Amino acid sequence: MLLRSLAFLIAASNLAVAANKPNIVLIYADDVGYGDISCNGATAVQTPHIDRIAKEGIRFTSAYATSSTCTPSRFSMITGKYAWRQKGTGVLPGDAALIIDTEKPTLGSALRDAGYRTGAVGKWHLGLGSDKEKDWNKPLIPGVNETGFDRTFVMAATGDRVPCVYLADGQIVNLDPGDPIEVSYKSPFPGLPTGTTNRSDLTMDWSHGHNMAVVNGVGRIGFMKGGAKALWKDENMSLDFAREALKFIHTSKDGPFFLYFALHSIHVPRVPNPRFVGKTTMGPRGDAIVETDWQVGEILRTLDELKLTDNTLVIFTSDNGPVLDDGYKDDAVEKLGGHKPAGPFRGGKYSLFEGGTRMATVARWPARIKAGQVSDALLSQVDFPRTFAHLAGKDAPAEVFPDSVENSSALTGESATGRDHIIEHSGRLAIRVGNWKLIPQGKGAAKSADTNVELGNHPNAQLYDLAKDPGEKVNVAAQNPELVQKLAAQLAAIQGGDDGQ
Ligand code: NG6
Ligand code: CA
Repeated sequence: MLLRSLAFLIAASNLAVAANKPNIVLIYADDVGYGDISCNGATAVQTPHIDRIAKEGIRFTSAYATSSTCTPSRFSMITGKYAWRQKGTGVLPGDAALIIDTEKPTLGSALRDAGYRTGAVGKWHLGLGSDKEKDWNKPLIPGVNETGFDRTFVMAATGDRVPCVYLADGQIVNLDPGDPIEVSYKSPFPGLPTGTTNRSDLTMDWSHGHNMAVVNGVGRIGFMKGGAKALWKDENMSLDFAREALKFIHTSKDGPFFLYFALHSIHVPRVPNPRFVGKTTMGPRGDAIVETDWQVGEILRTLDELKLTDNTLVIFTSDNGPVLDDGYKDDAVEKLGGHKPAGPFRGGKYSLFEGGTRMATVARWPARIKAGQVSDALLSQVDFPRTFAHLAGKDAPAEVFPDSVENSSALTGESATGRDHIIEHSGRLAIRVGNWKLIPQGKGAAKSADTNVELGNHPNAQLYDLAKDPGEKVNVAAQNPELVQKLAAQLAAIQGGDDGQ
């Protein structure tokens, strides 16, 4: 009798431990805007799988990426330190060296140290190896695995940057030693076509940049040579990444595991798989949103099949706001219709306005998150390291992850307020406290000439009341000089000695 109740107690406490240690799947989309998903109001495209996460979990209206471009957002999220505190964390070329200090804890290593199997699949864009000049035909170390991930399958940078190959655990996949790869961001390889010399042969023309190497008929940033068998097929990329993500979940199902699933969708070049082409009236950008949602659906289906749904925290969010023409003529502008990629917000990718960093964000964890919630709580992706470590039962010591806040009460919907401020970054910084947003005066261009995005720069300070004016249309700085000063002082204190670049 005693033995039996003891056995019961042990079984029960194991269950409790299991419930305390959720599997975590972070689905990180690329350039998806707040308004690009149907649970945030999109009607020209339907995202039933992303909407399912919201319906069975929580939808956030004030969740932020730290920056309005990819590399700094990812850097902050993985290191728990704002990218602008470290030089060299802007959008990286495809041949950059790793910019993460492998001696320091990361999002991945924090979970690995808490007993998780960790995996990274998809877009990396935080550099690889220790030198810019490197031999791509040898293992690239330090790479993603050295930043705390046990298994990795990634592209080095972006779909529009060479090299156009995948790397599994640091090595190029399907590389034929007889056909080695060379990469240059300086000069073309003699005799090879470029997006300028062979422009009329391209399957998708460029509008700005993207006129160097031609790979799979698409002009890229940077030059490359060789590796024919290793080159990715753009139209299969989402299938390739989904396959690898599912493989990681299947092989980790005894848990706990952490999967960082960094989609390439909907970044340029937008080349959705034929099965998604024509699913919207918006051309490749709209179809790539459907493809994004399909990848989310594959994760949810697999969790269901493996009966892991209940104790898996699934988060869907994005690295920066939306952009239409990001360098290719893919009809994103022409076929937009009434769709609002940034939803109610102003600006987009590259912008200090809310459209740059306020992200479509939903989370589900049936064992802990009550279904059907909508939360205005302030949440930043820089909080993920400390928050995930806490959920994994191994709080990070105070000195690591300097800008990260343990914010699990906001993530689960238990706190309606979350962190007390948000820092937004696009070259320079803005601050949100409560519903007040200050963009300090800034000399830069009001609009990007290439992408036509409103960048948020103005010679005067801008103050917005986001409760009344989420679209940042009415600058109330002149009427509230004390508030402007107070927010500027708070921003300066957070910025400290760092240069905000
Ligand atoms: C820009 C590219 C843009 C995109 C961006 C990075 C040009 C003209 N534009 O420099 O196409 O690749 O970098 O996007 O080259 S991000 O989402 O990875 O930050
Ligand atoms: Ca991006």
